[in-house]
Amino acid sequence: MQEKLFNAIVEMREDEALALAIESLEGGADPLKMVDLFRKAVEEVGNRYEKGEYFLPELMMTGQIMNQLAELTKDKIVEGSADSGKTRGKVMIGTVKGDIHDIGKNIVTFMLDANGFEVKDLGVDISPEKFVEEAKAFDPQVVGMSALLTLAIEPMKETVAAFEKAGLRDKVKIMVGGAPINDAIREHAGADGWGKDAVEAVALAKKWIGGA
Ligand code: B1M
Repeated sequence: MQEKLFNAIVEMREDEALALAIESLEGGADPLKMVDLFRKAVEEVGNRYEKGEYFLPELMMTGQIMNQLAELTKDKIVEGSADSGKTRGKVMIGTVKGDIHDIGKNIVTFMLDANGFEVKDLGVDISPEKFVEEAKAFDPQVVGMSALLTLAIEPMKETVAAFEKAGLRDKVKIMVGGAPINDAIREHAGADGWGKDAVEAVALAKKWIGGA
């Protein structure tokens, strides 16, 4: 079943992928393991793109399929989580300016949600000004920025600078993440922490805001 689902995603058979995911979840498959399988399938699509076997339309299609699969899985994770419905604290998240990748950000968002955080997802291509404006209204304890493009690293740094300029830097912890991010980039951007994956992102938010 897992292999069939993996192949259906990688080969863009949308209806089959959704049907198999529903069947797996209803059959009791661990939704966290399913998320891992989705991530691996997207990685395989990325490999095929790098080898010139797939092009942009395939990447776009994968994005569409992934977001539907994430939505299905999210409900199961939230349902099964002892922490859902708790309010541990507020996290605001977005993909930074110039970058429209959102599959990973959406996974991080729903994992935070499932772990009892109130999450405001700003979406993609979010300017530093928009991050600051939204933070003033939402008053989060943690601000998360996601980026997949190396070109989006400078906008991360600019966003941290915008929080400083607005006098809000001491009020929020800033977390960054996405495939090109590592500790050197976190430091360059001036963020407080970085997450390799959604599990690390949740652990960091718990450490900062509190709660086991
Ligand atoms: Co694009 N793309 N893409 N793409 N794309 C990459 C990233 C790329 C590596 C492909 C390649 O060339 N090999 C490359 C970037 C190269 C670079 O900058 N170094 C690239 C490029 C170049 C582009 C375009 C420029 C292509 C073009 O137009 N010529 C263009 C850019 C558009 C833009 O953003 N302005 C583009 C467009 C797209 C699509 C829109 C078609 C599509 C995105 C669909 C969508 O997101 N809705 C797409 C896709 C699908 C990819 C790949 C194949 C997959 C990315 C992905 O979703 N991974 C990617 C190649 C690859 O990764 N092999 C590629 C799965 C996801 C679960 O992982 O996002 O890393 P990830 O998230 C993880 C962790 O990183 C972490 O947790 C997540 C879950 O474990 N994490 C956080 C993420 N955010 C976090 C935040 C946190 C903490 C952890 O705290 C806040």
